[in-house]
Amino acid sequence: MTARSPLPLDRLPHARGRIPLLGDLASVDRRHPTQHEVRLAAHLGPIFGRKLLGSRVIVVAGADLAAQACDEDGWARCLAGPGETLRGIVPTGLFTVRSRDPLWGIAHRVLTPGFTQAAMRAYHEAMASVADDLIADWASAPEGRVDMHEAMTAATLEVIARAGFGRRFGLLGGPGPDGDARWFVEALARILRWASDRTNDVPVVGTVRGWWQAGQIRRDVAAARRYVDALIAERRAGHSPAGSDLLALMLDSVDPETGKALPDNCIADQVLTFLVAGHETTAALLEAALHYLAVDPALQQRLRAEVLARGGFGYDQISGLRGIRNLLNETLRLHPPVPGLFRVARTDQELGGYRIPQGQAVFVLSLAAQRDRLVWGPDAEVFDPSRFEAGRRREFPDAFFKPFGSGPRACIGLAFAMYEAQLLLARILTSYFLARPVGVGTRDVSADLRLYERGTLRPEPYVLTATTLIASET
Ligand code: MNH
Repeated sequence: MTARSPLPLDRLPHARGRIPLLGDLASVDRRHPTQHEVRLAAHLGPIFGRKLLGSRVIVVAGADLAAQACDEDGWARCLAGPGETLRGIVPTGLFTVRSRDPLWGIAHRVLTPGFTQAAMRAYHEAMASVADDLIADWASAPEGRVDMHEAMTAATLEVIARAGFGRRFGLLGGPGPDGDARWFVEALARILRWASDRTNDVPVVGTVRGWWQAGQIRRDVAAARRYVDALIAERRAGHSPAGSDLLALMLDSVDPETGKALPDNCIADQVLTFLVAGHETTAALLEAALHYLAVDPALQQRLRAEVLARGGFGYDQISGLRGIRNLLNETLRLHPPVPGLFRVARTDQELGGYRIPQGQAVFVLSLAAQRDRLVWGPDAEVFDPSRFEAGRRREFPDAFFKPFGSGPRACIGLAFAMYEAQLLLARILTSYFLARPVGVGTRDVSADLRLYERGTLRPEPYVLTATTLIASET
């Protein structure tokens, strides 16, 4: 606490070139908004203001202040940006529904058992079948060249479809018994893209584009809902094998607190939510982790040896892979697929010497806070998975690390994403040697990982070569 009384918000530092009415429009990077804000933070400091056409955004970039804004007594999670747009499409999805809506609590309690370690054990076979298909498909890739963006998109969508809903989308391993759901996946992608474009667009262009796209998006939403409604109806009719998956949980269990079951339209919202929230983020994590493996053959060999030493690919072997876990955590620290969290002040707050009135939202920029030298040390920008080794976490007790969010609205899918990523990486590492195609430089590996932003922060599509390992190499 400073002795000075807190300053009003209009005293916040801001970028140069602010103009009346339009605000900071000139200094906004619409394609890389959060990466641009990290650069602004380097000279504006741990908290600064952005003004865009009359709306104010307060960016919190310092680790200390980020931690304060994640305190649940003074602050709460709120939804803004593309998430708010998606609320119009999936009003009762876990991610989009308001905390005060009773459906959030009901859905959260009904679904919690579906994301425990015991549940991961039950999903293992379905997830492993995706790894099988991926490994098999790569064997016939021309010159071993694999587009990682395409591969991870397909793998993460298949994992959630097979483990969550007992469906095959036919994106890997050829079309399955459920036919080809590619059109459904493409409709979902268009909806997401539209939601994110709307947030980043300048008003006039945005309005024209939005109007242009509206018809297509309406058709996509209707078609996606029909697909999910059919999925639910089929399961209800007993036409699909009723396993203990997320769909079974939602159809067959009631909220332990209220005794209520989830209404069908709410179940459909959750199915759509898991498909969307569960795949982009996990694919982004896997793509960045694969990049770091491909540029560091020694790290790759160490982690491969760790998997092989376990002597198998069952649930118990995979879940104990510390080295891969550390790699994933360090990837999430430097490249959080969700680059920031919106938080709203429950009561009047003071943050970094500024008065934040009740109801004011701030954007906690995890992407900056997770690289803050003051808490992560002078080498905070360096990729070093050993930071996450058991004994070493003590070295930075205050280090801000919240890639899965904070509080009751934090990610419900954490264990799912981590187990899935560990399993896929373990299988890939012990089947293939990964490298960058000849001709791609290796001098500045972090600069080579370019990230685009469309709601999530995700590596731009890139290619690796996957060379089959012969027994003597493993
Ligand atoms: Mn996920 C919320 C990150 C994988 C389902 N997720 C969040 C939040 C973050 C997040 C951050 C909180 C956002 C906020 O505060 O506004 N999620 C991730 C990351 C990965 C991820 C980095 C992978 C890596 N998420 C998954 C997977 C699923 C999933 C996999 C489902 C299978 N996530 C959710 C849902 C929510 C959420 C549902 C909303 C939870 C709630 O509000 O109750």
